[in-house]
Amino acid sequence: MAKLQNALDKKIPVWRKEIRTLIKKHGTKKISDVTIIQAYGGMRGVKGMVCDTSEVPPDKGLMIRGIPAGKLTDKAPEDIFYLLCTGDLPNARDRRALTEEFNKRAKVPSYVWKVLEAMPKDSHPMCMLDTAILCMQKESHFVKAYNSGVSKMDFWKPTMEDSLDLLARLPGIAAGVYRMRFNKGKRIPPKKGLTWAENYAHMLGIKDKSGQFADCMRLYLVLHCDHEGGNVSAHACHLVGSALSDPYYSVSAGLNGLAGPLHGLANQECLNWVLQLKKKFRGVPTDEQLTQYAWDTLNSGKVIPGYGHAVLRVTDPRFTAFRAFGMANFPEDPVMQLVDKVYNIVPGVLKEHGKAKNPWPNVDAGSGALLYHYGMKEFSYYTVLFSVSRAMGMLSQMIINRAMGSPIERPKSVTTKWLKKQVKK
Ligand code: CMX
Repeated sequence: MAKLQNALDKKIPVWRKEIRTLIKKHGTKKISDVTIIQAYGGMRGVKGMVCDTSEVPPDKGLMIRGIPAGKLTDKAPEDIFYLLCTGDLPNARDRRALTEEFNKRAKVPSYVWKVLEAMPKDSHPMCMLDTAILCMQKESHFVKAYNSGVSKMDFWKPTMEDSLDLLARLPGIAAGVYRMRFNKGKRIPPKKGLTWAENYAHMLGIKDKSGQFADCMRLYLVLHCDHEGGNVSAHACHLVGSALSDPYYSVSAGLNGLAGPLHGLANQECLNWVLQLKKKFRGVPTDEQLTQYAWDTLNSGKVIPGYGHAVLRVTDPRFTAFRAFGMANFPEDPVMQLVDKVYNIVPGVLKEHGKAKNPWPNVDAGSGALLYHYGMKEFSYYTVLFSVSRAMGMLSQMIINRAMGSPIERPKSVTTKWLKKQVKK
């Protein structure tokens, strides 16, 4: 992929020099202390890894290469992947080249469909997606290059080839999973001349005369792309990739993490919560009814899905962008109205409850309502959409990590006995 590779060819030596100098001059300076609470508490807030594709300041939310997510809502996923990889938005020619590259590589190997067809009919769509990715591992350019002795300095090049292949095929696989799993009829082949997001929307086969659903998909794929390096999916992908496992193994591992209800599966859980609420009160409930419903969830020991975050301490700008899209296009939709009402009530309840450090909505609180509006009602599928987008972040991080020669990840664990001795000292 000449254009993206050329851009990276120019950037990588500069980044390598920058990092070498930083380590040489300041390598022994401290950036974090670790407390016992953090060691037992999921390493929350421990600064121990580097990710340059994006960052999440707690008071601002996602910034991709320094640009706030809210300022990227008119972009295409191709812009975002190029930005994640290189640090720059592409010009129109480079964006088109990336679309063409995705279209050229979009054919899904036929054995993938055979594997998926052999799976139990009630398999979770995320399990089907991850299985499809894993079974393509034999296609890896990275493995071939590694086995033929490619220099460590060039590891990023076959990693980039794998990334483009995988990204190109993901919409077709994900759309195929949707049609197969939910009995929607034959698979729809990709159409020439469409962008990555447009093709995904087209292959899903959702009726879309106005083109609004395709635009919703574009926004969906832009906003879920990356969320710095420490979240479960990015970190799992990075950890597995740090052993020089190829992108198929690594992305599949990352997405297995995204499939958990505390992470990407929360969008399915959240819409479910909202729909149960609608069912219980036969429509939009009163403030008092909604408050009681939220308390009932908390009192039964469950979390309110779509709310809270490990890093964020404000309303997620991605939620704001989805809410704005819904309010601009279908403000009268009862599910959208419910999402809005939940947003007005739940933060107050969570504040009063006093446990969650962040009472505000995250990305998963509103995204499902958009899909539901356009007729995609199978909410167990929603995390697959999230995955197609998040693969861009995981793969761009991987290309860069390979280019920077990131070593195998191996933090030190300690025993409770050791900690007890430590506190006695
Ligand atoms: N509802 C009820 N309780 C919540 C809560 C919520 N939405 N968010 C946090 N809490 C609770 C935690 O469960 C924890 O309780 P315990 O002390 O009993 O274990 C306490 O508040 C403190 O948690 P925290 O430090 O505020 O949050 P964490 O960093 O531990 O967890 C997250 C972050 C996202 C897992 C949590 O907020 C949560 O479970 N939210 C609901 C699920 C969700 O929306 N996940 C999607 C996140 C975005 C994504 O990755 O896609």
